[in-house]
Amino acid sequence: MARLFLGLDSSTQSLTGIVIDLDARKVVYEASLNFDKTFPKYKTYNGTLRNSDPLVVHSPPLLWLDALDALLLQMQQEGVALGDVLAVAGSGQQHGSVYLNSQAKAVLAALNPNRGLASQLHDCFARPTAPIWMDSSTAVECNEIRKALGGIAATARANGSDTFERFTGPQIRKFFKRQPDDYAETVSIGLVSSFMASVMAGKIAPIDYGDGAGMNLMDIRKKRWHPKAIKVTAPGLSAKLPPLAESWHVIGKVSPYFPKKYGLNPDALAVVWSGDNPCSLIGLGLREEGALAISLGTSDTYFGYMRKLHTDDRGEGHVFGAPTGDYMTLICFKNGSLARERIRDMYSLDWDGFNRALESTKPGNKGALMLPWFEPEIVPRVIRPGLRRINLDDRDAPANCRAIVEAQMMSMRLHSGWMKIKPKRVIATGGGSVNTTILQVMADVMNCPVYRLEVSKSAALGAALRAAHAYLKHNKQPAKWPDVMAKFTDPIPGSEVKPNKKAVAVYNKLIKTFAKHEQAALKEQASR
Ligand code: XUL
Repeated sequence: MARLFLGLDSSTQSLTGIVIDLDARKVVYEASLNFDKTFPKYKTYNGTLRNSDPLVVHSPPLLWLDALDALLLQMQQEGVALGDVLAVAGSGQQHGSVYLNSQAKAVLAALNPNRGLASQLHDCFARPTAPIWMDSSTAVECNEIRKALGGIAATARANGSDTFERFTGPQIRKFFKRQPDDYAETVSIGLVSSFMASVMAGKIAPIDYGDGAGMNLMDIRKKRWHPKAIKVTAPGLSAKLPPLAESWHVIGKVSPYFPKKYGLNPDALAVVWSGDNPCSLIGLGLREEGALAISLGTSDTYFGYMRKLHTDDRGEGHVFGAPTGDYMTLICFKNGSLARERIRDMYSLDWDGFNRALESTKPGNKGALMLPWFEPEIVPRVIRPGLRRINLDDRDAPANCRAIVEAQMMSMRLHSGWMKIKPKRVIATGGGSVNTTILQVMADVMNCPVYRLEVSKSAALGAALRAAHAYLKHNKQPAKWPDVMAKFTDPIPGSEVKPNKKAVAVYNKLIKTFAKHEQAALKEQASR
């Protein structure tokens, strides 16, 4: 019998399932259900509900449950050997929170296979919608909590991040302030990850240290709930939070609902779920210091493995728990692909034209620089957006194409300095990673080789690998991460982009000038 493991990824826009065969070292099944397309009745837009206040972004948890039923049904119909699955783990979009009432526990414990999950859990919510990571409506609460914890650096040292609007603690505080009665009715607050794990296990699941660190509620050093953070967030909160656990924690066997309904192995272990970024860390094979990933998406993210804990006193970056039991870091740069597209479109180019333009110029761009803050930027904190050019002619298309890519890469290097980790290899992911011209600038600025991987669904793959790891550990079998990951996370052969020594030297110098201009621009916005 093959040893199969199921990884699920409940992301903002879709639910993905990946099944791996641990002995064959292969992904044997992969499928995704897009929320908007598959479940139009929820009227979501990119998985989220429209709100009259653009800062408020919620999603309906019932939709995630319908998707879970639909995906498992599809797997059963397509002949996936669900009876051979030994463990299930999952990944959830980070920070989103789910508020359950007093009925939830009993309903979870007695899920009826003759009915759907959504209809059974329909009345179990103290708050029918879940604020998700795209919500930025809690600036007031962020300030209140940050102040109570002693400012930016103290907050980041206490729980791995400064307060952020999307983080769960500020979201809970806002809920308590605006809807005190509903807050009082809330018996259990979980994350997207722990809520989905609760359904899989048929009981309230713990929150793992990876996702728990994205709440502004967890002591990042001691890996337990932070008493002061909890106290200043909302009264009675401690009793509403589930326990915290390691990422390989086994909650129990899967709820009988799934074996009875879809033929899932009744002995399959239900493993805790984690956040999508901690799961991606595993799915990309990042398990040693210096291994990092740069995701070139709508926003760009820079994340990597961290052995020894360092936090960012400037409060720009985050530290989460890693599924290996160590730490991971993450920095989110708002002006990613959309900013690159703005420049591309400004000069009426397609991507080929953009690349040719980039290639026709030299590393360092003859000292021409750009600060591409089209949108308010998260890192560094830019509240007055705007494109700034330094020694850069706005009529020179090639120089502008080079300037934006160099600026983005230098900003990543500059603002990851607090991690005290020298990059050794970068895995490039996200839509923009197919662009090898951009990857060359990345390799040159970071001064290390850049690779790409085969599997694009790194969070779901990471969840499946976590399921395998937890199963092996649970059964007291060797469970070293490099062995668990072997072959699944190998780079695409021939995808290596090596740093060019001459260019590296140029950027080592240029980054100092870039930092000076960035500082000046930030100072100028503060003085206005
Ligand atoms: C990380 C974050 C996003 C979500 C996306 O802090 O907010 O990456 O996890 O799902």
